[in-house]
Amino acid sequence: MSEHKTIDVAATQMLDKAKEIGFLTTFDRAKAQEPRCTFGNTGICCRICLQGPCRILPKKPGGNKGICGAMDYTIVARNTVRYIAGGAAAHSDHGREIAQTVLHVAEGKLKDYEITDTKKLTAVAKKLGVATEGRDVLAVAKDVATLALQEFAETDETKELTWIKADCPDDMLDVFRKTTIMPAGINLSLAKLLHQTHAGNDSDPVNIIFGGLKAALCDYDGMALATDLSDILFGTGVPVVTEANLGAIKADKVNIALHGHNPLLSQMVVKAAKEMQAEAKAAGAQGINLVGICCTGNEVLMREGVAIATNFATQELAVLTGAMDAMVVDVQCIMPSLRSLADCFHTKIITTMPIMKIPGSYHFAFDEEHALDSAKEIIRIAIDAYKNRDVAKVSIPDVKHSVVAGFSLESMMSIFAKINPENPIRVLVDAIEAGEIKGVALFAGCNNLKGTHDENHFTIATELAKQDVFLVGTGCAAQCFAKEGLLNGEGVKKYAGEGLKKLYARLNAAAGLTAELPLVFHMGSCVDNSRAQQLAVALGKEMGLEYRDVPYVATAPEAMSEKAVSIGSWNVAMGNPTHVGVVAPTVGSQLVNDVVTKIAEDVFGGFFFWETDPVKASARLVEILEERNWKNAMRKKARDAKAEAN
Ligand code: MSK
Repeated sequence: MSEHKTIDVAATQMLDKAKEIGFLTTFDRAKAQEPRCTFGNTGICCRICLQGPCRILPKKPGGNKGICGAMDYTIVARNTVRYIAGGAAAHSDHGREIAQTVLHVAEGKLKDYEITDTKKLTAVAKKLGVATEGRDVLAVAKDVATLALQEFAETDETKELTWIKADCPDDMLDVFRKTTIMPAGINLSLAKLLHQTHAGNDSDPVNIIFGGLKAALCDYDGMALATDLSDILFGTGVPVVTEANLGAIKADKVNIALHGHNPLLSQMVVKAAKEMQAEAKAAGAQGINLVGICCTGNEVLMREGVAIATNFATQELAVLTGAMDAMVVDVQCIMPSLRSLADCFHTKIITTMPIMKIPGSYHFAFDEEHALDSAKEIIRIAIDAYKNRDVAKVSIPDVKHSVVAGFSLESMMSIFAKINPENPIRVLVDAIEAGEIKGVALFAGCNNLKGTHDENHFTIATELAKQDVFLVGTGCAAQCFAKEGLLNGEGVKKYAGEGLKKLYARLNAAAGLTAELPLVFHMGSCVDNSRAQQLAVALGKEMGLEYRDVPYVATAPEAMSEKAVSIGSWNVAMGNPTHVGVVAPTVGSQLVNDVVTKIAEDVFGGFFFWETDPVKASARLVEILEERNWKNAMRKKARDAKAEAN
């Protein structure tokens, strides 16, 4: 039996297999890194200039500062905001690529893409102030894409980002302006932050953190436009029924994993696979089976119902089944180790993007102008690899769960509209005001092997469900829920509290879906955290609350990537109490840690808290929601009493 650290039964089986064949997985490599360097772990290792690394060594004369004199708070603040810059660059560059494609479609340059969701195009155009009346779809799409690209190109510091302005309520925007964190151009803000944190530049930790928050708002902007434009290009998610975990890999089919984040190629692979089943059959397989890993998986799950194989920490294990013929990767969260593992099998790891190559793996340069042909060629590589599959090496865990996913905000609202057609969000608000549910929790983020894989996600979700919290999820958190049976009606029966069950009973009766609604509403990939934020904004508006009083919390139980840091940071700036389930590298400076965990609440309404124990974290999240509800009820009581007195 494996001693490896995961709650996932399928993953445990594959880790045992890895041990048998002598392959060291990411779980072994994580163990090899222990014990961690305390300086790096707590953020007090400065590597910004070549005199470093400098550490904070309070017991040595002069050691309480870096060589340049930088104090712990400067070092910690700089390190933290540079994570945000990396995350915001990744999310927004993803958005820029989608915007570029929409522009090329609108200009008639691409034959394989089209504007799929004209309703969403109109809605996005209207929120941005683009005229739609009597205009051609492509002309509107061109204006929307041009505005999106201008978000990156803007160099005038007085011009505020368009998506943020369109998506955020006025009271929130006022706070952004007063604290000078309202961004102008995305590229400008990220370059400025790198400049601000250069050696010998800003040493004021609060000023640095505010620079970081400006970059975090760019992260929101980039992801919000990525979500909107992906919906316009490929369609807005509607409920789909599929399955998840390694058991979704099929022994008798050509298996292709779609991994990474950007849907531009993966959507084409889905389309091509439908046309190429016969080619797979001619090679002796029963057809082509697509599965998803990480957020490309979430993108094609939302829109196409493609099954989920696994999430970030267990991506190697999909190859270890011996039945993965090709893994097509685009950008972000792809482990370089996949290539050496693939060498033990027949699997082809196919990199496709100019900024994501793995030494020794097969690179197929994705060509947007011939996207469908590119996808077909990639599928042919997988079919060829299938012919070399060694059946003696195949062992697919018989573990999978049914999944109901595809909850864009629009599809969620159309379910609520079955109960209240005039005002769908009222359905959730009524449940909060009646005390049936305590509020909403967003689960975001990755896997982090400093803890047990998927344990924090699963424990916190089930604990919050018992306490009647309405759950939404994205990214690898949502994939954990898919694999562990929380994205189906059984999850509700097993884990929901009585109040939450009452809400589900009404929703299921009205929804008219073929499957019952899931315990967690899967809202998509990392960039789709913007969908969840728009749910929080809609709640606040309907409840007549200031943005900072909404009974909404966010949690990243197993945060790993720079993107998780940037998502968490804009959540805080947007008023959301935000739990992180790993110790953050801010604890090396009491001052910086206090700013992000305490002072932030006074300024923005949101704040971070770190808690590695999932049960304690759940209790705190519930306490925060109860506190917000209590304060809101008290304020209402005071208002009512005042009105009566008048
Ligand atoms: S894939 S950023 S490990 S959620 Fe979006 Fe998962 Fe985190 Fe990557």
